[in-house]
Amino acid sequence: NQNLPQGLQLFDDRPAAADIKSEVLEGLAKPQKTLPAKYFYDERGSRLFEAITQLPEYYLTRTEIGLLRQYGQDIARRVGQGAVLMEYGSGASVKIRLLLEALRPDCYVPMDISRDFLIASANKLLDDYPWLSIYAGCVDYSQPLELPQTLEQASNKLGFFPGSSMGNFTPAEAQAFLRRVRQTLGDGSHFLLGVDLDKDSDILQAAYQDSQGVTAAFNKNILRHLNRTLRASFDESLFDHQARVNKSCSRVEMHLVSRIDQMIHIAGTTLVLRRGESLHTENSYKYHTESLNWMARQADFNIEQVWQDPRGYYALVLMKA
Ligand code: AVJ
Repeated sequence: NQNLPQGLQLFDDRPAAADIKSEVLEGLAKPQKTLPAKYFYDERGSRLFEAITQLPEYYLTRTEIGLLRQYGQDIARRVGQGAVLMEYGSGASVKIRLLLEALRPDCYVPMDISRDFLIASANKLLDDYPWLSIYAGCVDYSQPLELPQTLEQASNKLGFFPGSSMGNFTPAEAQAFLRRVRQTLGDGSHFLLGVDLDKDSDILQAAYQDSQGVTAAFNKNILRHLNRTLRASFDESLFDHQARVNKSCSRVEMHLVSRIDQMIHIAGTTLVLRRGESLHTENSYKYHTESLNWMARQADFNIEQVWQDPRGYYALVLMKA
């Protein structure tokens, strides 16, 4: 552990470089080539995502923040005192601040794959909330996770998974994730989940293909990240960003479409891409209240409350273990 400020501890369970390589190569070997969406989030990617949340077309963050402002006290009342607040995939966002202020937990456990971003955000929070103790985890939350004992033993946990990040999982992955969360949190704990709801295709399309091209830059950033971490030779100017609304699967897909026939070197192998062929970089599933109910039950959660904005665009779901 390097010099960490008072009030901040760190646990580390990041995937090894070898795992990243095999995961990426596996996706690229499929008929529809895919890249794992979690590799968007190096430091630059995290910043670009922050910029996305400010876009007029990207209603998700704004709507969720509105719901947290409106119902934060309600959430805090239901969760009660002495909570350990565990955030899956922490951002630098105002969301966690709203929840911290309403709940005043004993401990905040941000978990994120980007170590630098994690430490920088924790430092900012400690400046503003001197009463707070933070136990940050540098982890890939899509994998099974091993908590330090002090955290594992905490009885009143609140899991927080905002931002519609669960939408990046396939339904099967989301189910498995929810079951693991249920195990990690333990009986009597709560889980607060932010999900985007299915809606009109035009609204979804615009949210993922904005007019300023910020989402395009975010999508292409995955190539830069892989160039650095896997010594790949992607040239982002040879790809076009594309968002595709897939109605039958209730999801928005992001693709990087090759502008030419090209060959790419990556992790010691060669990848051939035809003109017009795409790398599928992200799924963003959109939920229905029925699918949420079903998913909660199969993971042995009870849905305690669902809050929605007036337009029904977005939902905050409070589950009890
Ligand atoms: C952070 C995964 C929830 O899917 O809406 C934003 C990421 N992708 N614009 C989402 C994202 C394109 C975002 N999540």
